[in-house]
Amino acid sequence: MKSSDKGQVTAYIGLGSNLENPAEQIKSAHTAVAGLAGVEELAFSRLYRSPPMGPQDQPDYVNAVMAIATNLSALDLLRNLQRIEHEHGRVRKGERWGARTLDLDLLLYGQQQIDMPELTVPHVGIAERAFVLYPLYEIAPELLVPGKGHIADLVKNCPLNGLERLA
Ligand code: ROI
Repeated sequence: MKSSDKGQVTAYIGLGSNLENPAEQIKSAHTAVAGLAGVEELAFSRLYRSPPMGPQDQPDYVNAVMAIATNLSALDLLRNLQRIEHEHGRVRKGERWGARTLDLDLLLYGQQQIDMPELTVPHVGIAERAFVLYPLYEIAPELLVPGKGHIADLVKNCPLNGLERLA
């Protein structure tokens, strides 16, 4: 049965970490998201390393993107992602764009555009961030990003900014 036949939505999640063994944080978060009730994993990108966007006095990041089929609402999915961040030691400090053990961003939720105080989808900055666009393109080369355009065009217009695929 196709995922669309079960009232499921295809969603994309961006994963990022630059503290406490980032690659392990990403792998552990991958397992946690895949294990959520109401979530079926569709694809997981390779791991990528990238210099920090924002304040430069922090370690490089490891990033990846995951595709899921889900029957969770966007807000329920967001709350589950925030719980997983919390379980991975994520502490929200005052500093904007500071280092973090785990960042899970709801990048896309079907073709929906969501504008709520707690959730903006497509994720803000999706079209300008190499560490989101390139792993997303790897697993969804035909994707249409609502309000932004085709992923292939977004990638073409986004410099790598030091992004490297990890071995
Ligand atoms: N920079 C990179 N390279 N990767 C990230 O995941 C990332 N996440 C962030 C900020 C601090 C904006 N910078 C980042 O939240």
